[in-house]
Amino acid sequence: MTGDVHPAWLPPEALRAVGSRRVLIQGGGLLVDTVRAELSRACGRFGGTVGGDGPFDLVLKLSNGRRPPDPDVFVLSRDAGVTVVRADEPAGLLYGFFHVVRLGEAAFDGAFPPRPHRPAIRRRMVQHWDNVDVHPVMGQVERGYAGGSVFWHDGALRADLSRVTAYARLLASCGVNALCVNNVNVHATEARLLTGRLGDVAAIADLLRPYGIRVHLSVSFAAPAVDLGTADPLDPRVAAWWADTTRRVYATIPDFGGYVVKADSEGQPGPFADGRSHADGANALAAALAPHGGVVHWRAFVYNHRQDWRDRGTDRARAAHDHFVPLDGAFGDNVILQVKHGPIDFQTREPVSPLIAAMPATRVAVEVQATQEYTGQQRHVCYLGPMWSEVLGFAPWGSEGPPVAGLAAGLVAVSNVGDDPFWTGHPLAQANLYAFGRLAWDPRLDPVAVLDEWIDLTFGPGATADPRLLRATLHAVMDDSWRTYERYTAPLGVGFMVRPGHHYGPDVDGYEYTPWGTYHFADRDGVGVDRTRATGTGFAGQYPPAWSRVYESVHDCPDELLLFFHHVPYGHVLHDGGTVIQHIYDTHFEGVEAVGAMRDRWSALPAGLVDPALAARVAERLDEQLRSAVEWRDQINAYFFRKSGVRDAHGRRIH
Ligand code: GCV
Repeated sequence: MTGDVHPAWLPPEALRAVGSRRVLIQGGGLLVDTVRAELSRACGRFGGTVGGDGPFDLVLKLSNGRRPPDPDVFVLSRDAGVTVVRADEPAGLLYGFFHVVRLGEAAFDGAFPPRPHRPAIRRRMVQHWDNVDVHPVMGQVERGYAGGSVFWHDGALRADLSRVTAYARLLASCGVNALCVNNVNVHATEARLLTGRLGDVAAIADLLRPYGIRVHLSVSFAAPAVDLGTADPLDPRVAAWWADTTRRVYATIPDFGGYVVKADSEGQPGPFADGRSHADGANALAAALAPHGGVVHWRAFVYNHRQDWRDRGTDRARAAHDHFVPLDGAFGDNVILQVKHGPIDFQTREPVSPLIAAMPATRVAVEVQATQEYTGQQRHVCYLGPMWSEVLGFAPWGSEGPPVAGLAAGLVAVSNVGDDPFWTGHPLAQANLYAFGRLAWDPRLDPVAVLDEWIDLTFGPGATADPRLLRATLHAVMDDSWRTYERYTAPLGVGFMVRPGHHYGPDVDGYEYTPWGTYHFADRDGVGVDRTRATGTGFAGQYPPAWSRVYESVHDCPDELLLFFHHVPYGHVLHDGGTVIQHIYDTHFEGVEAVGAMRDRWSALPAGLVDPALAARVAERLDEQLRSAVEWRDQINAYFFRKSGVRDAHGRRIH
């Protein structure tokens, strides 16, 4: 730890390789100054030099040549003992610099021909569900598991924003270039950020700007109604209100990124109130942003959260596709439809949302949840890189078409960061934020290799006496942790089964008779949701034929999604030859064993190998993970034993 804040993946040691070199930086401007300051600091510490007459080991060059299609591109080469980063735009130089940091000594080894590096996804954004005021139920950060907000405290902008600079540096180093500073659920205080407290947003923007990060703001669709008594997007007075307000925003923050809007969703106001469509709504804000180069992230999380659980015809999974596909082509160019990666809500396992592939004439951003609302709330180790990698690699048309990563104009993560000294509550959850940025830049990266990068930077030589042992331990604990979490929680893609409200821990029927549309339909004979076209809700038909056919068939449907798409008897035989009920028992026993092994592995690390505070925090959380996994196992197994009456084939104790 430096001071009272953990340096995450940028401890001083991580810059040793660049800091011990003779460096030349050519070019000027804010971002180049950032690179210069980074290198001066690192060279001051590790004996390198910046500037002078040469010869040089590392040259960073802003060529100011033709304007490239993507300002983030850099070209890296090494020849005759000189490593060269060349970029046409300052952002490229910044990313090139951090790439060299990531490579470490390997950046100064041998020779390699010039290779362009460009991000696969243009806008790589974290969105904070931070409230300005402490919300009576949700607290300072909605679904936040890492303490308070790094921006806001008890109704005000924090007086000390030094952590924001450290945060911006971490984000830039893994490629994030956009950030939204407040919750998509916009309460009264947050609404005033737009109308009366732009200075607060500008103060944050000032700290993010040197790291190439543009600030975005969640706004209430109903904001004009405070002055006008209406927010009807087709009312010219409303259009003028958005235009004036947005002009003021840009007068205060010239590089403002744009608005994020949750409309007609879980009680937030939206265009339906005036009988208008979501295209009408989004376009009203987009028109105000367009002259300034801003975008609106319009969320597609629109569903009936007041459904009658008896109503088997309504399927929440269908809702986003049903609402938005008819509007394809009707959105302005600067509208980005922000779609959750799955059709329900950030469950441990969901199919990829069919909406992502169904809007060819609309720009789409995919939203993932780094904050672990449904994946262990940063008390459980759950490395999400493998999940996101599967989502980004999913090809909706099969081999005939591009993967999700090729369709997405943006990738958005709900942030998992707070004012906790380790940033993320669980220190190992830092890896999720890092992996988000890296996979947004290059979705083809192997998530285990990304974890390796994170381990090298965070715990490289200097940070630990035995990097090899630590690396092996971290891989053992983290590589498969998402699948382990899946094993001891809701089975076979059925989802939820969490305690309503806070969403931590098991409650199998907790949501079964509620209005939220998240049901599993377990009875004495079977479990799962029939979403087929033939006999169910028809959701499977929202996919292009390649997947629609697979999901429709109870035989072809991948096991891990079986109960998402089908209601099957407990004796249904899975692809591995076992029955559904036995699979439930087996995976729940295995999941708990795996967590026990993770805990043992961590506790076997010799004392002093990592920062004792970090070691203790991880150990304490692994204890809780084991306790919770046992609870999940016993409640799920007991529930299904009592429903089905089928005994465990291995005679284990089920309660
Ligand atoms: C910000 C889930 C969460 C809510 C969240 C919502 C959303 O339902 O439980 O806390 O609200 O998703 O994504 O808007």
